[in-house]
Amino acid sequence: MARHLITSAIPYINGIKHLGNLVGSQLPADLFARYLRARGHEVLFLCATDEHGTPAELAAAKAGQPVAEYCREMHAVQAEIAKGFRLSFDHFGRSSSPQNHALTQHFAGVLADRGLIREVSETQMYSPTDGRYLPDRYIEGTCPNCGFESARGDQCDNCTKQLDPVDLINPHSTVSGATDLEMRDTKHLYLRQSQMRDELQAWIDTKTDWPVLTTSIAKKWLNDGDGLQDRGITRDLDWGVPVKRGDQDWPGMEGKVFYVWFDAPIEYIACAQEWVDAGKGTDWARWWRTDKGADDVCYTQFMGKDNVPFHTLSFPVTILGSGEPWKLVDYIKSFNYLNYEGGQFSTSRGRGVFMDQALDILPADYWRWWLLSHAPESSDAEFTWENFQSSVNKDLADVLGNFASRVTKFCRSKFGEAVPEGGAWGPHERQLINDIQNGFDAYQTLMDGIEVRKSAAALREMWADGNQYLQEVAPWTTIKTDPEAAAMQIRLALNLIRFYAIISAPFIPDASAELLAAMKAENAGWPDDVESALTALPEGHAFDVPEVTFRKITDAEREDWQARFSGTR
Ligand code: B3M
Ligand code: ZN
Repeated sequence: MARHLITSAIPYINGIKHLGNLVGSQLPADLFARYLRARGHEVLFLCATDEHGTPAELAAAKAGQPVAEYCREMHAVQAEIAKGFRLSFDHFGRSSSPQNHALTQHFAGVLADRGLIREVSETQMYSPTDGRYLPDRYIEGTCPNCGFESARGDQCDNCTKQLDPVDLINPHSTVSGATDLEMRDTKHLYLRQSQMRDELQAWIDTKTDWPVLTTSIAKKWLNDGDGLQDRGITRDLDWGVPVKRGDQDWPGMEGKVFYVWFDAPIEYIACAQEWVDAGKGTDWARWWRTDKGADDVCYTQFMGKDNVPFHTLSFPVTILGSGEPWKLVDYIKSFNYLNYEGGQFSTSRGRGVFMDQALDILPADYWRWWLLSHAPESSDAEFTWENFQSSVNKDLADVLGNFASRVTKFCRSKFGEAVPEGGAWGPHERQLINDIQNGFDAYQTLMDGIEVRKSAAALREMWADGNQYLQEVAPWTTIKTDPEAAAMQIRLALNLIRFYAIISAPFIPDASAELLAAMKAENAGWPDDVESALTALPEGHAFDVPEVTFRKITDAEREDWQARFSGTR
């Protein structure tokens, strides 16, 4: 058994995330964590809220709250919604934690000692209209790289290039729209990323098994010539990690904080410390320090494609540059975007379905299934209500749900609420077991490789095999001429319900638990081989007919939701 560290990109604190955010990091990370735990591996699955930066400050101001209080409340809100989606974090931390403050200041100190931080006097955009220095995200303009007109000061959403606000053509303030921005002198710290270029290149070159989406973005910025420019890691803001050199003051840096993208990935480590300090774990170092056992750990990160440069370049510079034995990521799983009904999800325009709204209208499993089975892996994907309705109704209600309800109800009426006795497997059963064994082998290989969509398809295929078997052997007909054979068919089908429940749990944990409870098989472990799994429920084993596991979405509901989530939250 192996040890797996899994982190999901940490969501910004300012507001509830939409389904596109969810499927791009937290949800597939949860799928992988649940799968590995089920297979008996030791897993530490961490996530947190990303609480610094201007978005947090401005959202708090808008809510009329002190920023610390706003973050505390929003963290609780996001934690509750994560629970609602059954995201099985071992800890859901906060980048504003004291642990992250200390660790961020530690890294800055070590990097400075090793000559990887330089002080730069620079000019910065000041907005007289707004009465403040404008942080990167509150300046927009035209991308110098691709010409996209709404590029933000820190990054272009169109071509993913990391930017500095002064690079933008025709910059303006997104707070007020003001264009009378002026440059003022100020001093900042820069991370000398360019010094680490060769080391990063050598590291990325070893990652031949990474998804192309991940390596292509990393290599693009490494080989772009100006891709690995030194990067400002401090900001003129009140809210954030105060700039210190370890625990020492940093002359000239008074009143400044670290840039949110400097401290956010460090929270992956601090979160493990929070996990220990919260009494949930005993040893964070064996997950994060290669001198303390983390050499054995397999570390996988999940994120949307826009986060890839920060995880393949900036954060590794922090880790490698420190010269300390910190664990580096082993595998980065990145995702394209999920679009919404012919356009984009938009937080600012309230377009699309947000996590809290989704849970208000349907249970988590419906969403988990659709999102994971349509994960934007090889290209962008699109959510449409039609597709959602038809996938849920077909896969979950008609195939899996119907199988469970039909089999258990038939058994109750003909044999009673216990696994029936008699009969022996014949060619149909051998064929089914063979098919499902092949499907199961494929499923496990795909899950091991984090092929999310293909895993869902393999699982769906196994559900369909059971339905097809039932259709072929038709126990409701068999029983009229050969009750023993019908009993055997139903016994196999009841065992299939249990088998499905176990192997589907990473996708649809609630329905799986419900089915396992109905089969009175709560403590069922991951199957070794299909044949023995399909005899696990012995003759005479009592069960209950499950409640309706999945209901269908009606046309009226679909139309109602379509109208309700078309814009303006
Ligand atoms: N909060 C951006 C995002 O949620 C950012 C990720 C940080 S990961 C260290 O997409
Ligand atoms: Zn661009």
